[in-house]
Amino acid sequence: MKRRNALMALGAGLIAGCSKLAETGPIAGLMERAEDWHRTAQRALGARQALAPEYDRSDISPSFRGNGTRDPATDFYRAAQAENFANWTLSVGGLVGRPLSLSLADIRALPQRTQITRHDCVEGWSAIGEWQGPQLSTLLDMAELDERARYIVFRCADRLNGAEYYESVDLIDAYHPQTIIAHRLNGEPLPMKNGAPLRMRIERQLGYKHAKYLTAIEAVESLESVGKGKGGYWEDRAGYQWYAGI
Ligand SMILES: Nc1nc2c(c(=O)[nH]1)N[C@H]1C(S)=C(S)[C@@H](COP(=O)(O)O)O[C@H]1N2
Ligand SMILES: [Mo]
Repeated sequence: MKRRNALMALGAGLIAGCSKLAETGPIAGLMERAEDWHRTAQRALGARQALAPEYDRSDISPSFRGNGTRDPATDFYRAAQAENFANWTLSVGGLVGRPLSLSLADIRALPQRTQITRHDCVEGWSAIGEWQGPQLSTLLDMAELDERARYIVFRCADRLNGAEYYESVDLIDAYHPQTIIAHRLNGEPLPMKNGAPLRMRIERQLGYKHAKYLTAIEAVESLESVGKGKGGYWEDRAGYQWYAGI
C-alpha cells in the first residue's frame, strides 16, 4: 500500500460516516453538523501530520542522556557488539506483501533524513540531538504494507526487568515524515546507551515510544495479541498512555 493510499484510508476512516450522512441526510441541520464534523476530522488529521520543531546545531545537548535500558547486556547483544553489528538485521514483517530483512548497510543505503529534535521523557527531562536514518514510510512502501494493517509494532533486543521492550504506533505516526529509523546521533553511530545500532525516532511522541535496540518492525491489524495488549512495555505495566502525542 503506497503512502498516499494509507493516508487516504485513514482520512476516509475519519470522514466516511459524515460524507454518507451529508449525501443522504434530508435535514439541513444534520448536513451542517456533518460538515462541521468533517472539518473537525480534517483539522485533527492535519494536526497529527504537523512537524515537530527542528533546532540548530548550536542547540544540541552536550550529552544525550540514556534512559531505561542503557546496556542490553545479553549474550546476543554482546556478540553483535563484538562484530560491530555487522550481522544485525532489521526485519519488516506481519501484514506486508513482501517481508524484508535489512542489514545496517541496506539501511544506510536508503534515502536518509537528518533532523535535530527535542526528546521529552515523561520522567521530566529533555535533550536535543541530531538523528539520521531512513523514514519508516520508505520501509513500509518497500515491504508493500497490506490494506488490513492498522498499527506498526517495534520489537527490541533488550529485556527491561526481564520482559521484552516493545512499542507501537498508528499509521499516521508511522507515515509521519519525521518518523525515522535512526542509526546515527550527532553525526556518529548510535552509542549503546541510546539504542545502538538502530532505534526509532517518532518526533511527535513522548520518549517511551522511541524503541531502542530495534530488531523487528511488524504490521498488525490489532494490538490485542501483542505483549499484554496495551501496545507497549510501559502501557502494559504502568498505565502510560498508548497515544503519547506532543
Ligand atoms: N528498547 C528500549 N527502548 C526504549 C527504552 C528502553 O528501556 N528500552 N526506554 C524508553 C524511554 S522511557 C525513553 S525516555 C527513551 C530514552 O532514550 P535515550 O536512552 O536515547 O535517552 O527510550 C525509550 N525507548
Ligand atoms: Mo522516558
